[in-house]
Amino acid sequence: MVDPTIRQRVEELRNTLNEHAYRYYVLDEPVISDAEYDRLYRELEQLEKQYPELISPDSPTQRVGDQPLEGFKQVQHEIPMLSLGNVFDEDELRAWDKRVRDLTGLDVVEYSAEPKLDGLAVSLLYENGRLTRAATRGDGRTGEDVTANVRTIKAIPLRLRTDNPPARLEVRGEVLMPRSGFEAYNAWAREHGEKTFANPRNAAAGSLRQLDPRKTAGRPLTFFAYSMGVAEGVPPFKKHSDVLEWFKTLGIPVNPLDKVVQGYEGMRDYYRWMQSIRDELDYDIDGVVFKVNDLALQEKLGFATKSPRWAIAHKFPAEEATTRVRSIDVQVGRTGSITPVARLEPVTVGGVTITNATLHNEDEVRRKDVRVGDTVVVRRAGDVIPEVVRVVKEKRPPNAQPFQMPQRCPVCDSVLERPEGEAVTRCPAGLSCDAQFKEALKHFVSRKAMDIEGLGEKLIEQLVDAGLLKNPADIYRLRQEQLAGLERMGQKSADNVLRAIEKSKRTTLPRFLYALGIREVGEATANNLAQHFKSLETIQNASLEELQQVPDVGPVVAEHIYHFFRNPKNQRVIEDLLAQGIHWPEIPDDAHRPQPLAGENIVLTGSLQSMSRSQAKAALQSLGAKVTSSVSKNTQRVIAGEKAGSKLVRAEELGVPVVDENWLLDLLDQYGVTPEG
Ligand code: 9MJ
Repeated sequence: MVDPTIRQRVEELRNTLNEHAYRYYVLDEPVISDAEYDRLYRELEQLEKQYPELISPDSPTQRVGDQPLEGFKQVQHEIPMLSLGNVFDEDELRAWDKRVRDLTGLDVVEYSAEPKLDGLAVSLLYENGRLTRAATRGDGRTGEDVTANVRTIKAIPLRLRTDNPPARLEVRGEVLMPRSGFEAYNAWAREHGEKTFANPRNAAAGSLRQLDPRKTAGRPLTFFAYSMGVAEGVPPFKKHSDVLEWFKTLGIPVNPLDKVVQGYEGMRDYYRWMQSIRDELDYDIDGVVFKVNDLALQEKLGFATKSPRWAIAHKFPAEEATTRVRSIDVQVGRTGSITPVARLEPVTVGGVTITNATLHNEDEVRRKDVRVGDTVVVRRAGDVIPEVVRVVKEKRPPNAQPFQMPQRCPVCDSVLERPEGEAVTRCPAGLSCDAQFKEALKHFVSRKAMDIEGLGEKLIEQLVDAGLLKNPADIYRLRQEQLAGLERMGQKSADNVLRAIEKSKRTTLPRFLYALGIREVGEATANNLAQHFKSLETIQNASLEELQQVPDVGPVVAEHIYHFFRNPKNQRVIEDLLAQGIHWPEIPDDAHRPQPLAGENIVLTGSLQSMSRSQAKAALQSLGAKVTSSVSKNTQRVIAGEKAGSKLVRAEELGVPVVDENWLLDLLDQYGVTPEG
């Protein structure tokens, strides 16, 4: 007989661990550290090892079994898991709402609005509060028994958080792999020679269909519930949104972005909002789902052949499409990198027409074996450059020739180089290659560099082609009549450009450093260099060792910086630029600056009116704050500008204080900080 105090301690540890899992996965408000959780977990593990008779299958320690499965048993769904009908634009959505209104006789229908999670649909059966079976959706009628794998997903409770569980409750939802987990998993898999996954959805599906649950346990899967199937001994609910709230109290995670909206306008706004924050989420969504919120109305509307009449998925425009490769060209980048680009027959992807897609580098073209004439799948997601995903080999025309990397630069005819061990082919000509020179100038004038408004790409190309710009300092020698003589350039625009050029002479050291276009020196590194060395001269004279003292500067970046400043041509250009009157205020020694924000983690979201985000970041850092990109329990404050999205929602959910731009301006005023950078 086990001592009752031990029995009690074991039960107490299980309850505590479950309560912390609930706080973490459902409320997203953990109150203990991971280390503290691990300590409690190990104590439970130790007691269970000592008293094996106390082990129960729903103990938090019992998620992973030790036997691989032979195969997956089939599961018949008692209530079929139907798929959803789709609409693809706002007109179709309006028509769908009209039909619902006609069928129900209502003027305005209330809907539950939910992100459409792009994972794998599963059914979880809880009997008397215990998770007894988990199954995939399969064809909707028959799925596969994946209980052993699903038990390893920590977001899914093994027992419901209630003393009075329903006799039988089937929770339906989506198993997902977060994007961050997907990247990390693929990185690990590449390193260990294991199979990588093409996208988080495949990764989630592959992980659930893994015969060894110990392997599934190592995959970063998570879960959100979105509907109820079998329900016996369940309280009577009037609204779908009430069911979701109830799920949360039971310890079942529900997506935090789910909302109740009114009518077509409510749905339309929700769709637009989701589309705007989609890229910020840590998981893939492929649209939104709307459900009639009133459960009695759902019943009344019933089902069509394949899907419920009370729900609809409004899909985002497809991010992949198929088209044909007309030719493969190479492009010369700012630092001489040669990028093969597929010229395509125009095709709409992600809502826009594309005619080019990157092929990244020589190895990528070879790996994907993309040839002129091929039919290819192209992808355009968010703001990223469209890329060729793969070739539809069945459609390859006979005689299609493999791609050959050219031997010479298409712009300056220099012999191309590809250093041993590197993936990138380069034109070694530097700024004497017109392509690189033009790119360097575009970078020089860009917003985060010298910020010369009106001196755009087309104009730079014209000026270089006309022989008016031979080095960046020539920008400061341009005359009104030279500009006004160019195509599509009147007197007035010429004056505007000249005024912007003049204005850009007053800049900051970080901007100037960034504008120089030193390899691997982005905005952040330029800032760090300036803060560390305080003057251009000290940076120019810094040794390799000294350069490596700067945050984020390793041996490779240090080499690039060191050599850049020792190149006589670069030295002349810098001298010339300074002679043209480019100047910046001295960098104050901030050793004595008060640090009122020391120890604060601050997140910026939305757009600020009075300064750029990078300026705000630098100003906050100068007052001691750490500026981070995502809102968590460790965030002390969120500064929300206009059109703030999911980060604001998250801050509100976590109860993190939210302040506006005026708060920041007042603070900077108080401490005499002027936004720079
Ligand atoms: C997804 N995939 O996110 C449903 N779904 O409801 C949401 N799927 C669904 N709901 C009933 N949020 C059938 C499918």
